[in-house]
Amino acid sequence: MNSRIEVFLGDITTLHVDVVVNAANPSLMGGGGVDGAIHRAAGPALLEACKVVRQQQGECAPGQAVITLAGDLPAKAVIHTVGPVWHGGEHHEARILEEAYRNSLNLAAANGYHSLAFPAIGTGVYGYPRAAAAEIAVNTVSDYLTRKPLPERVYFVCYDEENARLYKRLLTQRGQET
Ligand code: AR6
Repeated sequence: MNSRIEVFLGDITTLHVDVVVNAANPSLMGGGGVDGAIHRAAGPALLEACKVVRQQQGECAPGQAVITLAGDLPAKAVIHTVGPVWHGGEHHEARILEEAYRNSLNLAAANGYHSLAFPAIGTGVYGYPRAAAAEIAVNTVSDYLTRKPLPERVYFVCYDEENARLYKRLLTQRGQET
């Protein structure tokens, strides 16, 4: 049993966690979906911080992650990661999605953060099938937490009940109550 993982149904921008993960695009300049919601709630300071990262490091490749301040969000930091665009599953989509989760966890741990919230990366505009994406999310995070002390607590934030049920079922199957 791994009580370090929890499913939360609702808006990720409301969470009082150390780190909120954003499902961004390579430009880091904002967009729709959860990216738009996070930028709206965080205010203009977030876009300014993203511009600085962009100037220093260029675009954020799919599977990579970068960290910024969180502006007006209750969180302390935002980790921006980029999921794969779904092209049918034969274009390294699974590996890229796994990397997006793992690099976000590594970055949070490297910065000493204790709690982190993930949206369902890639499953909106980018078109990754929900069940397959949830399986990768649950497996990658569970495996990571069995090996590492930080982050202590991870939330899978689901925007609708169907997705929340999916995550809960997968976590129960792995013997990881939430
Ligand atoms: N809180 C939690 N989850 C949310 C919220 C929210 N406020 N809003 C949406 N979701 P998407 P992607 C869920 O499209 O597929 C952007 O334009 C949503 O229901 O946000 O990785 C970026 O700039 C879905 O389950 O991300 C990129 O261009 C999940 O978040 C592109 O979309 C992810 O959907 C990235 O596409």
